[in-house]
Amino acid sequence: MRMTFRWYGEGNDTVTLRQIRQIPGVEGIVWMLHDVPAGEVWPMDKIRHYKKLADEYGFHIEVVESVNVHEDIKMGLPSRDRYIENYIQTIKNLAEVGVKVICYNFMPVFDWMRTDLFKEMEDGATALFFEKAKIDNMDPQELIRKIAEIPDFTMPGWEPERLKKAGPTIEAYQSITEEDLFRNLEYFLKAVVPVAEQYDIKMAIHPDDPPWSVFGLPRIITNRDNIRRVLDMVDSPSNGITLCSGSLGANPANDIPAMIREFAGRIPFAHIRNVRVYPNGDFIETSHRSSDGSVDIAEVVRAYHETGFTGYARPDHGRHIWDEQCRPGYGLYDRALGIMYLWGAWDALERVKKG
Ligand code: DNO
Ligand code: MN
Repeated sequence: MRMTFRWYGEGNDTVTLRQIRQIPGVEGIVWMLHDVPAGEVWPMDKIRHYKKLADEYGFHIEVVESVNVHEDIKMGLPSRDRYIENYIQTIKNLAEVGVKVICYNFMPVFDWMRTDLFKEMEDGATALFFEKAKIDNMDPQELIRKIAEIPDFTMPGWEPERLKKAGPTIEAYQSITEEDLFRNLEYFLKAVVPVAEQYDIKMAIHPDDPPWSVFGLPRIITNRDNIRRVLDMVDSPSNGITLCSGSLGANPANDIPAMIREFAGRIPFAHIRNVRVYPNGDFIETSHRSSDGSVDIAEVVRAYHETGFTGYARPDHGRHIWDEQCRPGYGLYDRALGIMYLWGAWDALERVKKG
């Protein structure tokens, strides 16, 4: 297990590389160019700049999260070929600085979704929270109308301006089915995976978060069967997954350790975090400890250990503790605690194996 830590970049993250260096066992940062819009080629000078920053602290930049996929690719529009060409050029550019894994997702319009970014917990910490009924009960047309008519209408994690632009896209997706989305993903994979193979890069699709449809938008990276289907579309080690225990874990029907065992060899990147799922389907992001949430993280680590996992891992998100002011989910303290929990479990398993 090769531990990494997501870093949002200079002036864009409350956590510094100097601080990250003091977390035991972190060897690389997980990064992206936040100012390049989806669909554009990542320019070499900006990529090199990141490499230089990381080099100064001895970190590698082998994992990128995310190179975002343009909506036209997900929608299967004729213009997709141009964006796929750009994606391929970005893969080639990233290979030049030694990138090995590209995490991406195929969620229409929204990436992760929550209803509260700072929900207070019993111990006074705050964390990302999802109230299921609030989202389920909102009709897509009502959402589209609200976005269009209410000037400062927003959702947690969304600036009103960005949301305004998303309105018509949400509308356009209403006629796109899950089957369409599978087909469009297959088209994309058939184009990019051969290039990734050639450049020694593994594509790693991130599950949908939450792993079910929201606002009438199709979502497909949600469970074991669908992931199997995606892996079989292009049977190559360069067509892999980012196994996110927190995203998939929001649906208690998903058996995460079983998925790790089944998909071993096709998981270049592990996101390891916990969520507590309530009987009504709401969920909150908890500490990594097994007993704090619904995902048995110790068992997750055991599954990775047992299957000889040599890929990259990150603690994904954390709670906001000790009064830290940070990006939602991306503070220093709780993610560092999470890493130590993961190492503790891992080292104990290593010890047992050695006898
Ligand atoms: C949630 C996060 C995601 C992830 C993107 C990758 O679990 O890991 O927001 O960064 O979906 O494209
Ligand atoms: Mn994740």
